[in-house]
Amino acid sequence: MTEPHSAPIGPVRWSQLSEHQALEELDRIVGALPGKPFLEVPERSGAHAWLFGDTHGDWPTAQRMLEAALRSGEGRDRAIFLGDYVDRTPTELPQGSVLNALSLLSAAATLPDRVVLLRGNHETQRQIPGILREAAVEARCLWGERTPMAERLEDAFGRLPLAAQLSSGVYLAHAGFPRTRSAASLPEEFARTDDGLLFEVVWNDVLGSPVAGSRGIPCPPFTEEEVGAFLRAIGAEIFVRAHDPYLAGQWSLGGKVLTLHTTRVFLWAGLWRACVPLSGRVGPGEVRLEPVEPAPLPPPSS
Ligand SMILES: [Mn+2]
Repeated sequence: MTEPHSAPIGPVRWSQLSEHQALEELDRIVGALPGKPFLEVPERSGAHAWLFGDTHGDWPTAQRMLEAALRSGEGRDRAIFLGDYVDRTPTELPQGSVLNALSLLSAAATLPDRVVLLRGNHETQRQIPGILREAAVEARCLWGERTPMAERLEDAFGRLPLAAQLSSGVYLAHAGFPRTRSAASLPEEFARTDDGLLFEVVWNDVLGSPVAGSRGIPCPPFTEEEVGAFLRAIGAEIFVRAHDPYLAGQWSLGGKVLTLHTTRVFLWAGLWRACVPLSGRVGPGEVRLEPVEPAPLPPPSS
């Protein structure tokens, strides 16, 4: 197996690679990704996790937030992205969603101790196809009509965790949680990933959201009682998610659920990040919720 490079490859560099070079780099990345459907994040005394919602091709903002997180906490903080890297590309950033995904994947593979990417519904399209497949069009635009890059990206997404739990009491996933539990522990539960679990974890909505019930998915939105029972069962206090621009930057279901979005695509919803401790016990009072400015656009390429 080829070892990953020591430093992440950024979006602009990705756009300059030949198809052969880009596929070779992606191979290195896939080999270095954890390949676990559920990730347990251990305590790290005095350090924090920076949490980001959907980035959807807004790579200037994603890269700026990532760099800030990597600089903070004396190099010990973690950056955790909650899914939806591809599709819904901002019009100002052609091929932005493929470049966003590749550069974040490169960071996760190179700095596994610092950078975590969870899967969103846009990263599970092989199992549950959605409407948008913009990343496939972008990949062909970058590397030719016959490039296998879109399929290879989906292979890479398949190596990312669907959910994570911080030992400080925070459950993290793109959208929801498994309501019907058949295993004693979450790692065992997620090891049997099927379509039902995927709908619950990367597609579901919070009861009361304006989009709840409108996505045509086969599970009802989750309630305050359900999320409370789930968090108690796993020994967590809060659930931080993404997926829903209408709830961006808002606490819901009695302060148990925080929803983030971090892309200029939904500028009207605001861009939000949160910061939580990786040690001690996290309640809503320990979560720092901050607005983020969209990063400046790169100069147009000639
Ligand atoms: Mn989503």
